Amino acid sequence: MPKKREIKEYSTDPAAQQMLIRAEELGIGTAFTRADNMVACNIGGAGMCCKQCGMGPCRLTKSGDVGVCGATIDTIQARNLTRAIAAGSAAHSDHGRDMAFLLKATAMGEAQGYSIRDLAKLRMVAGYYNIKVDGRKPEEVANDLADLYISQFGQQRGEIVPAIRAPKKRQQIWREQNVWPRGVDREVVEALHRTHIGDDQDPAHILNHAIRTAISDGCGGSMIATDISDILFGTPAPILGQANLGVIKEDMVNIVVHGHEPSMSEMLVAASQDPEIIAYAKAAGANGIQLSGICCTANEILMRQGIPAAGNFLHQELAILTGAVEAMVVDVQCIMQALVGLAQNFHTAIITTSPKVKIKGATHIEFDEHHALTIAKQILRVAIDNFKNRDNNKTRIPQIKEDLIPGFSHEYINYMLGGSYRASFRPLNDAIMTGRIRGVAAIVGCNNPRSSQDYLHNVVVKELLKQDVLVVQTGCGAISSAKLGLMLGEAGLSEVGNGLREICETVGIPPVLHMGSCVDNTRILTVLTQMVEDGGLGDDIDQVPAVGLAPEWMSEKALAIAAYVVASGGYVIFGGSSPVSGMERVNDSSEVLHYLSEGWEKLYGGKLEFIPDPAEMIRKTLEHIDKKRAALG
Ligand code: SF4
Ligand code: MSK
Repeated sequence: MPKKREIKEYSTDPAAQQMLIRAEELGIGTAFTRADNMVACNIGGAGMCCKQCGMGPCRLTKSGDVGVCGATIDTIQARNLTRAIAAGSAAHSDHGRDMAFLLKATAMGEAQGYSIRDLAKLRMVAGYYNIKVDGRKPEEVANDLADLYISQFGQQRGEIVPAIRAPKKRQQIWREQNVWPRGVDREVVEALHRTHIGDDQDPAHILNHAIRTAISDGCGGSMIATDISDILFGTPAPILGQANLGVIKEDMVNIVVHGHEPSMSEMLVAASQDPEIIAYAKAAGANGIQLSGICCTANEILMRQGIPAAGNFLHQELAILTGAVEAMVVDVQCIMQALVGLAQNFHTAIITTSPKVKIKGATHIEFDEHHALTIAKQILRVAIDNFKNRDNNKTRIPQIKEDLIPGFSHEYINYMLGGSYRASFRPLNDAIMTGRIRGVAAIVGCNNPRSSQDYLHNVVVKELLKQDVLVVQTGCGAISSAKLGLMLGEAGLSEVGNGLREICETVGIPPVLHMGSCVDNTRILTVLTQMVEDGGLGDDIDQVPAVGLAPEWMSEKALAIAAYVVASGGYVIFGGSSPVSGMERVNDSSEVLHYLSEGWEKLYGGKLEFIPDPAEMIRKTLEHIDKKRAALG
């Protein structure tokens, strides 16, 4: 019999708990209850099931087992992990590709409602690639940059160019290991080819290509996505925002945007401020329009526009359970199919917008950048028309929300530390060298209903702050700290170590910096690179006292991020379950598990470990930071 957990075991967030009680009252299932009912397959979960061909699926359960083709557990685990990394890289990179096409259309004057908002960022990015800027119109520069970025996806030979932004020593390692990506699409395709039946069957060789594929994400698709989002919508800088379900308002037309790409959500923000649309909402009996976000779309518009975040990944169903959401507008990634069935209990319209994503039973209004503003207004009108269908007897909005200050792009951190004339990471490096800041932890990634929502994120963040570790966050992890009030200047400083508190007070920052969405993890790489370039912390990222953690990971994109951080020299700790734990359980000799730590560390200075216990995650983080500090002297 599957074990049913108590509501308070599902989530540490009181707003979520209220909604989960409501779901129980209504007899409605959620990801939390489905996770109880769906016992995970322990063979597949450990990476020991192969369904790569019609002779299988082959389920390997003990040491020495092989599949029908003779594939070993190690080969199967390496193939499964590499496929997941390829899928994650593909998701980020396809997002980046769409942004590149949007930049091209904007440069050509063909993208309705879009413009180049951040000329400084355009100039800076163009400068990395020697694109001529002086004496040219922004559109001409943007056109050249768009062409260059579009070409990175389909390039067949040579080296993708954004990787030149890594530290010099890192670039040398990538060349020596032959993992500098040739083209984003080529690496993803080759990952699928190599893991087909009868291809690459040396686990270490397969995993080295996983690294190359992941770099094509971190220094390809994701970096391109972040650059272009900043150019078109503005590089984030601190702005006041709010987070949690209490941002949904009873007297407003509530529209929740969910997914990842800012192209659509930014246009919905613009359309929601149109007086004609506001008047339309008022004519429908509402006081106006309340836009809010879920997941990384939330982060994109929170960071730039201060639009409130209704919550992280596991809040998507809970937002609908408030009964006050007229429309949930989704694009790509992390969207649960369960939303449509759940919404049928209320009046909420689920509107899909991406040509790549349809959900049976949802309304599809396809987004097209050439008519973006018109389509955004059409979507808002559908939501407004739905306001009259809201049943006020079914409305329960938890009155719980927290203020936060997001918007810590690497450009802003640089400026904040050094001032506009001497922008630099020097003060951060100095604080680390003097020991007031012990190190840096990037705590990122998803929620996972198999653990208690936000619990692992919050335990790890709070303890590391006490230990003077500066925390930077992206994705759903960032929203969990935001909901806890850790991202608001002094409010977040009460339980922070003395050294870190002194720095935060001097510089005027919260102890937890919100750096954006999951594609924005490349901002963290950029910070680490600039710290290296400013001197005093070694000559490559693997020497910086820093650790990356994803305590509640669930998506393949998280695995891609982990692999490109390892490739960049970072130590990465994942909580929850390990997709390669198989042989470890059988006889403590999993070749793959050990290769991800010792093997990758030998080649790249970074490693990936799966550590479910938060106390152990914290211990290993501090141990690593202290080891790196000692090595730097
Ligand atoms: Fe089984 Fe080999 Fe086919 Fe995988 S590739 S399903 S191990 S026969
Ligand atoms: S949305 S990938 S649950 S961070 Fe980026 Fe959150 Fe993870 Fe999706």
